[in-house]
Amino acid sequence: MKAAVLTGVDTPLEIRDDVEVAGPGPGEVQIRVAASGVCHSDLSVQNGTIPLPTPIVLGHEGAGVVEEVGEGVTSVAPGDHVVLSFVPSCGTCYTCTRQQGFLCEQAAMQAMGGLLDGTTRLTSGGAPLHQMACLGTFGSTAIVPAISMVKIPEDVPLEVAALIGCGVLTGVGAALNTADIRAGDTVAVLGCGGVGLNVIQGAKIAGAEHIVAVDRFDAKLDMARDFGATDVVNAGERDAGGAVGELTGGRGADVAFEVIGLKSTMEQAISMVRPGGEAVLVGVPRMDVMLELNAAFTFLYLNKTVKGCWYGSANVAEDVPKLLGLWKAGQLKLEELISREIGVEDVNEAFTAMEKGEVARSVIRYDG
Ligand code: PAD
Ligand code: ZN
Repeated sequence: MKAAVLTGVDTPLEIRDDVEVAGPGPGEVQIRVAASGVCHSDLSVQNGTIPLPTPIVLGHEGAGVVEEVGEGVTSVAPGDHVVLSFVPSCGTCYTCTRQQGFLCEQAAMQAMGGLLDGTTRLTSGGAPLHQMACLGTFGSTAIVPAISMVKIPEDVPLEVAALIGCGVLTGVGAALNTADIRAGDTVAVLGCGGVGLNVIQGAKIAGAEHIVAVDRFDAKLDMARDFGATDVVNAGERDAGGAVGELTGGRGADVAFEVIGLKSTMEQAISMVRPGGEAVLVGVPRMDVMLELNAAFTFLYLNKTVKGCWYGSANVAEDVPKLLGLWKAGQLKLEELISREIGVEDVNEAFTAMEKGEVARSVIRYDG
């Protein structure tokens, strides 16, 4: 099968036609990947922000059709349509039984770049290939754990379903699950990419009255307005903290989301929150980033809350149908997130387009 393979940090992805797939092992499922979004986290593996072993098939935002199931798999059957989840969710471990499926203990092996037993089912030129997030949706076939997918109705277009797998679950989940947005709130969103636009539409659903979108590209700010932003700030032209202060009579935002992954904007998000408000950190920083916060005037006197947000604090078995319901009810924009449909051989250009702020999401389509 064909796949885009990262062979080392800061090198272009190689498009290979010779990737061999071993059939699914016990508890695993073979997926014909129909579509995959290109997320900043894929780029972050390429540039070393997220360290993973190479060679690796990137891609973690996908949907497809079940082709074959391994021993013991009863949750899905050949022909089923599924959204792939970039965090496995076993439903039975300590965290899953506490409604924190996004922290499933089975995910511990993911940093090794293989499946749940640490090994991989892909080879190229005789050498094993790792799979990002137990998935690897930059390949037309994937062998994935059965606990890394949610069955969906067949009338949901698979390119739309793919986006739910990361950007939508993360962004909308940050607003609906992680944060505590109240009706009438002022919310700030720093970074209006594929994830940030979903934070914006999630904040709108949660009842925020003012949604201030911050980005360095005007084109992204135009998209932000389409997704529900009421005010926009170009961070290259104005200080976002000052702008949010002005819009709130000097008080600050009730909730601010950082959806970029930089130390400076994380600290800015925390500082632009009002006393008693909360900052939600969604962007993935480099591993060595440390934040500098004044303890007294962040946590004590100003009583701010700082929350991390992994995978939209989602429990995929419940949240995927919930998001599809919102989409069917016309409350969630999904098709509008797809700026470009591309082939897997165009993935390097899709990274460039993302860095230049040209797209909400590029979506890879596979033939057949
Ligand atoms: P993206 O590249 O589509 O969007 C990032 C946006 O931030 C772009 O529109 C940029 O123009 C903008 N931006 C960059 N620097 C600045 C700046 N200094 N000031 C203002 N705006 C800026 O990325 P994405 O939306 O796919 O992902 C965003 C982050 O979220 C990224 O760090 C990714 O790794 C992370 C992520 N986290 C999770 C999670 O579970 N927490 C899941 C998926 C993605
Ligand atoms: Zn992602």
